[in-house]
Amino acid sequence: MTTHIYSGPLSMFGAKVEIAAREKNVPFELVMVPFVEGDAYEPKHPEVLRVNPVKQQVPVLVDDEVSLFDSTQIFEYLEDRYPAPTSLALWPQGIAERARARQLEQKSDEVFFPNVIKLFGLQEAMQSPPAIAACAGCARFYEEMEGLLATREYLAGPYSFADIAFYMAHVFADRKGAGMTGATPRLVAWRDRVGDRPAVRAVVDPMMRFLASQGRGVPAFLQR
Ligand SMILES: N[C@@H](CCC(=O)N[C@@H](CS)C(=O)NCC(=O)O)C(=O)O
Repeated sequence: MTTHIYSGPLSMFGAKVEIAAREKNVPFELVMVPFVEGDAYEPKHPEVLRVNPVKQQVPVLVDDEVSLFDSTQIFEYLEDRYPAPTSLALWPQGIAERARARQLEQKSDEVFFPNVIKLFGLQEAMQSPPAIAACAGCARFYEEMEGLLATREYLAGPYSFADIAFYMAHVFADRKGAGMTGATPRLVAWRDRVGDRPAVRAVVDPMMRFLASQGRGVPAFLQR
């Protein structure tokens, strides 16, 4: 059975999974679930309801072995199912390095991204105290990542799921007014390095075209 990945046209979590599958050369079919005005994923796709009945969210992965939801859970499955050297390793070697990479991936989703979710609802009030606090939270996170890049090319050493997660999260931060600046030059160079990867471009470029087709803003660094 072909592996199916269910995602949405503006799903940053779905984009994480699609990038990882492309990096690992996984043969898969992408199913974009319905997306309506007001940014809801409606009506819910039957496979999404079957696999993720309570949360009803994408991404969902279905193959002959398993049906899974949650981008981070899917990362773990892809790495086990498509290990190196046949497939590109996306967790580092070594127990400590892997643990640090997993923590970074989780922090990207659960420490950094909640700031961005707050900004979604504050676009008309970007000078309000909660919006300023959310932008400051993003800036602090950028500084922390800048520190990591003093001694390495990617966030966890070799290119990994942590880079994929944070790249996608920061694209959405930029869209919502909390992009990185010249204050973190190593991170800006990292953004270019990650953004130039064919697997990343293959996912991000159509997403930006979708935004543009709807008359929505595309981050300046992705206007190509
Ligand atoms: N922790 C989940 C988050 C998934 C998520 O938030 N998905 C959003 C799209 S990016 C969604 O399906 N939203 C529609 C809804 O909640 O009804 C993951 O990592 O996959």
